[in-house]
Amino acid sequence: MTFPSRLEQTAKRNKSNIILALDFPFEKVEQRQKLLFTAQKVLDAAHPFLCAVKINHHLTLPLGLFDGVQGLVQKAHDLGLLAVMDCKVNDIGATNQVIAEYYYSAGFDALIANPFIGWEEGLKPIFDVADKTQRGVILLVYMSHKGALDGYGQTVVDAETGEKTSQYIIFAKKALQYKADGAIVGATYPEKIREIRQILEEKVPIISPGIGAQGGEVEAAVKAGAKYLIVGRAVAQATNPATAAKEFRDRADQAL
Ligand code: BMP
Repeated sequence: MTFPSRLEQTAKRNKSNIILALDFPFEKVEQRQKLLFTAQKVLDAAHPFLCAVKINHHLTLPLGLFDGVQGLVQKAHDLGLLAVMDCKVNDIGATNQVIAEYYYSAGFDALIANPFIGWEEGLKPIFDVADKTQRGVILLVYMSHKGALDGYGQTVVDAETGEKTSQYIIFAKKALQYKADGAIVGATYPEKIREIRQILEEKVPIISPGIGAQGGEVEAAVKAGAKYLIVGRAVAQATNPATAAKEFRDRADQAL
């Protein structure tokens, strides 16, 4: 089964389209094991209101992939959730292939990659590994931060049509062409979600980070066409992660 089908099935079963970013502040290196316990605690509390977790450098750097993070991926699976690696792969193909092999070997169901690297000797080796191992590749299409405008938002000339367009429009079309398993579009830009959704239709699900801490609103993102919402600090670092996760889940549910 493909990653989008598995994610959809999990979201239906768990009645949630919330992906929790397990992000925590910097911890003193000598005390980094604390992060593992904190992540486990948050996961235990919030899992009934999630469809997946997303892990970033916040945990892979201090805990290591196979000695720390792999256990969390296993725990997410045991709790009925999928696990996404947010490594934003951005290198030459030969390197990307090795990166993908390691993350998928650790059990991740999908990883995030940067389409700026292009297809040949860039993204293609990642998609090849993903196909072989039945995992997913999610592409960044328009990021959630202000500076996204400088790269994803720049005006470019479309090599195929010769016409001026926006970089993110090209990336949305590429996501379709490459059969990406998801497209990241910042919840902070609902108008971009709407525009990109018209290109992707139902074929590539939009996954939106930027809810909560970055100011994105659940309702606006969902109404514009986001299928899944990524929430990090507003849940992972909340006094009560379960209550916070439930609140986001309920709001998303109502907006759908
Ligand atoms: P938070 O809800 O705490 O802002 O966390 C959002 C998470 O999603 C972070 O892990 C961040 O690196 C990631 N992210 C993002 O915020 N915007 C993007 O465009 C792409 C991301 O992966």
